[in-house]
This record gives sequence, C-alpha cells and structure tokens, in this order.
Amino acid sequence: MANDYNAKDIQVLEGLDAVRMRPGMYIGTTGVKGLHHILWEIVDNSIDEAANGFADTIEVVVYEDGSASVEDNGRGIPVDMHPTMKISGVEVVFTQLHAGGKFDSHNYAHSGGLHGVGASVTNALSRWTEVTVRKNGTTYEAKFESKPNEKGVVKGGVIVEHLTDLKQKSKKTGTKVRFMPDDRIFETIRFNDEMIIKRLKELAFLNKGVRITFEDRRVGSGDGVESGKTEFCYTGGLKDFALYLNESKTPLFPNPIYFEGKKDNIELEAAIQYTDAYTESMFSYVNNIPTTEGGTHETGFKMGLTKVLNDFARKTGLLKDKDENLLGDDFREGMTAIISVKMQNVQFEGQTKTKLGNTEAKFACQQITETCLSECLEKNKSTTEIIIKKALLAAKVREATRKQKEITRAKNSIDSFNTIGKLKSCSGKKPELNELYIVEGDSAGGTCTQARNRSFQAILPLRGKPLNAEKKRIDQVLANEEIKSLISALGAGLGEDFNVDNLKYGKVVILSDADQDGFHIRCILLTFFFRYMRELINEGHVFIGMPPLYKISKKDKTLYVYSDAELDKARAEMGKGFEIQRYKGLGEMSADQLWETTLDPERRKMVQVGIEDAAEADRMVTVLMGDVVDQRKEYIVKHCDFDKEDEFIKNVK
Ligand code: TTJ
Repeated sequence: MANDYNAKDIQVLEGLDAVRMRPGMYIGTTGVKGLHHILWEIVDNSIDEAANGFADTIEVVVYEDGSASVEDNGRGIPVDMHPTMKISGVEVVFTQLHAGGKFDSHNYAHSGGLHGVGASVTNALSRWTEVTVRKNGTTYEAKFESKPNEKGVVKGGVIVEHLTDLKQKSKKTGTKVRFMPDDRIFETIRFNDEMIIKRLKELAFLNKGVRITFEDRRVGSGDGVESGKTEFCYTGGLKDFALYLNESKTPLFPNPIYFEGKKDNIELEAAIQYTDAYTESMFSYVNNIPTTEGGTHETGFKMGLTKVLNDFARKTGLLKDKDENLLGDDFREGMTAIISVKMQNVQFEGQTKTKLGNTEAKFACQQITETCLSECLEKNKSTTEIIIKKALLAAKVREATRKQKEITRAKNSIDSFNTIGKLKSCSGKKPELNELYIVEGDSAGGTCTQARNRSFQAILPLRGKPLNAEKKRIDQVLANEEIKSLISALGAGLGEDFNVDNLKYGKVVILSDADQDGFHIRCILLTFFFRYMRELINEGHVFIGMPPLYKISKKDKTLYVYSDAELDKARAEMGKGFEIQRYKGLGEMSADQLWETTLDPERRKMVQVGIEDAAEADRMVTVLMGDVVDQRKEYIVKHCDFDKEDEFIKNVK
C-alpha cells in the first residue's frame, strides 16, 4: 500500500562518487542537456507524487545565484530513520544511488526510464542541495555539500546538516529541493528558460490538472522569455495538447477524441484530432518520456485504430462488401494524435533509445484502443463519418498515385545513380563515406562539380525552387522534378517506405546562397525531409553547408568569415589595412575557393540538423511553411536570433 511506504522500503545500491567520476554514465552529457537532466530528476519525483494523486501543484524557480528549486504540495519525503542505515529517509534519497523507492514497484505504479536515476545524482553533481520537508505538522530541513576532503578529492553530496526538525508548525505538507549545479562538473551551469518552459509545458499536458509554475528570478535573464511567473495547467490533458498542436492547422471537427484505459497493468491515454493536412503527426510518450522513434505502443494503437475505423466503415455502409479494407495510412492522413502510456519495466531500443520495445505494450494498447475508441466513435457518429470520408478520399488518391510511386521506384532500381537527372555522382563505393551536396542553381552546381573531391562528393544541382511539401499532397510532391531527382539520388524511398539502410550518402548537405532565395530553398528542403524522410534528420544525416559570407585579406593573410557576428572579431584580428569582400552567392567564388572554404572536410563549416522536440518542430513547420501568414510573422519576430546561429556552426569532417 502506498500509504505504508516508509524509509525501510528504500533500497540501497551504490555510493555517489561513482556519479562524479563518470557523470556521463548517469546523465548522458555534462553539457547543457545534462545540466537540465539533473533538474528533471527532481521534477520527476514531484510529478510521480502528483500522478499518484497526492500533489496538484509543482513550482520550479531559478534564483538570482543560478540555483534552481522544485517544490510540491505532496506528502513529503519520508523523514523517519532507515532501520539499518541509521539515517533519515530524506538522506537515503539524496545520498544513496538508485534509492528513492521508485525502483520498488509496489509503491510507485511507474518507474522512469531515461530519467529515474534518482535525486541522489542531482545531489552528487551539485555544489550544494537543500531539502525542506513539511509533514507531521512541522518542517524538516537537511543540507548537503560537495567539497574536497583531506586528500583534496571532491566528495559529492555529503551530508553537512542532518535532517532536523525546525519545530516550525506547519499545516502544509510537501517537499522543496533547491540545488546549485556544480560548475566543476558541467560545461555550463546556466539554466535555459526556453528549455525548462518547453518541458514543463509538455509535462503539464501529460499530467492533466497538475498546476506547474516556473519563475526565473535572475535579473535580465535575457533568455528570450519575459520575466515573471509562467503557469501551466491543462484540465483537458492530451486533449488540450492536440488542440495546441493543431493551432495553426484547420481541424475537421472541434473536439478531439479522447480516451483512457487500462489492461494488464498498462495504462493508455490518447487524444486524436483530424485536420485538412496530408501528413500524419503522431507523438507518443512512455512514463512521460517522449518516444520519438515510436515502438510497440504506437504499433498497437495504430492497429487498433485501423481495425475500429474499418469496422465502422463497413457497419455504416461507407465501405461495401466488395471493397477492400482501407489501409492504416489512409486513416492517418491528416491525423494529429498523442498517446501516453504508463507501465513498468520499460525497455527502450533504437538508435537513440527512444523506441519502446516491450512486446506486451503492443497487445495492451491495441486492445484498449479497440475498446475505448469504438465507444467514443459510437457516441460521435458525425465525427466518425468525417474521419472515414477523409480516409476514403486518401485511399482514392493513393490508388491514383500508386503508378507514380511505381515509376519512381522503378527509376530507383533501374538507373544506376550516375545517370539520374543532373546528378554528378562520386566514385566511392562506401555509401556511409559519400556525401551529397544539394546545390542551388546550375551555375553554382557547375563550380561545385569542378571544386569537389570526386571520390566521395556528389553534386545535385537544383533548378529553381523545389515544391513546398507542406502545402501539397504526396502525389503533387512526387510530380515535382526537383523532388523526384532528390528522391532517386538518395535511393532510400519515401514516407512509410523510407529505409535509411538504403541511403546512398552518409551526409546530405544543403548548400544554398546566404540570401532570401537561398534561405527559402533551405526551408523547403528541410520541410520535405521532415515530412517525408524524418529518419534522415533524426539519424543525423542532414547538414547545412556554410559558405563564407566574407573574405578578409591582407598581403600575407586571408580569413574567411561565416557569420555577421564573427565579422567584428575578424576585423579586430586583422588590425589595420585590410580588404573585405562580401560573397553574394556561391557563384562568385572560384572552384579553388569553394573547395577551401566549403567543401574540404578539413576546413569547411556546417550545421548539423536535428530535431530536439518533434511535437514542437511539427507545430513550427506548419507555422513557418503553412498558409497562415500572421502567425508566421509573429513567430519569426519572436524567435529569430541570427547571432545565436553562431554556436551551431562547426567544422564537420
Ligand atoms: C513517498 O511515500 C510517503 C510519502 O511521500 C512519498 C514521497 O516521497 N513523496 C514525494 C517525494 N513527494 N515529493 C517528493 C519529492 C519532491 C522533490 C521536489 C524531490 C524529491 C527527491 C522528492
């Protein structure tokens, strides 16, 4: 029983020095991501308490000194003595690795996967940690510090003040933890408002009714977020999440479908809304962790959805006896769906360990979806009809485009890739070492072809603009010559059929001019990859080539400058008497210069494209590439900071 939980239930496994020795093993990196990871470790505990119905408010604060705190109004961490360790429950939680009760399945229904290394990891990697617990009508406090011992070795998270009863009467209950990340461990200890807000908002969607607040008390924090308190609380949970994701799309019905159910100790919660879009936007979570690569829960949900909708289509006569069942793809065109699964013993697989592997989740999610979704659809006949009619149309188009696809596929297999369109192929036989440069225009393409190293660099010049995939259905996308040559050059198929294993190039580099047109082409290509070849981005194959903006030269010295922010630095470095040349386009460079500055792996600069947050990226692509102009303007004004680009521009070998 959850209420009998006390200090003796907390399992003990390991000491904290291991964490300081190898932080990467516990939090992945000591960069900005790792810094936030130790905050999420703390937040997760409060979320668990809320998910179990014992807390409804979580407050996160970043202070002037750079420390952060998390406070909830739950039952408070146990304060009684641990029977064998002779320290309080609080001290066990913060000084023993893996302690926290989360790993003891009878107390908490769910255990974290990626997170869930425990609050002790946060303590180990902090300069100091202060814990305040309110319960039993009083207030308790404990303090920990990381500092050098007699031998000069820094010991992490050492108890400096045992849990003490402050004898402050309090009717409230709850836990507050404030910690100062250790700058001897992390590359940066500056918390990022934008990252925190993004995750807290997501957690608020995933845990309906929980009020989560954030306050940055640093002066002029300048993270692009206005100061003051931000509050998230969504009584609709995933339903509100779906509405949020579809804000700049056109929904086909106002009220998202929502259901939750449980089977074999696996809980599934789902929200579904359809829009007039042509692509599918599906997001899944397991124990509040995003599963970007999908997995068994998604598969089960999709199978259930397809089955239920096909059954309804037959029952209502929209599908006749002679007709074949519609495909899952047909039912998912224009679908925005979020599913959230809570379960134990999660196993993550895949390239980035964000794919659920548990086979039992497939069956459970399929069953729950079949039962609950058919109930929802039964109650909302008009919504059901809208969905099925949209799917019927999608199937019709699919049939019509099948031929088109076949042509593309045939082209893929017949043409050896040095004869496709305008592609200037390379001679290397190892795809992973080969690079495809997508270049704007025939003239720049020609210079690149002269400049490149033929053994591993292929050039694909694009004539004019490729098509904006956001505004078109797949058949129209496929009819576009530029896109067709791109698909066949990459050789890995498209959409559902995309298979990254068949990719002919390890790096796909977009090389366009640093002007309006060039940016537009870059956006169009990224949108296409995002909608139809997402794995290409997820697995890190996509890069943006960075030709220099300026050449600064003196008699004996030449500097190439890749951003406006860098220009002042370069000027200072040159001293007096230099010449600046601004490159307006790739076409202005000679083949030699292009090789030196942009193509040579030893010297070139590129930006690797990644997707941090697929849900947010989806919204953003719709805002930026879709039809609603006002929203786009607002977004660009709010979010564009071109100086920031600098930190992403790196040499990539
Ligand atoms: C466990 O069962 C007895 C009553 O308290 C339960 C518990 O530990 N609740 C709890 C822990 N609520 N909040 C926390 C918590 C909050 C923060 C901010 C940090 C940590 C490590 C735990």
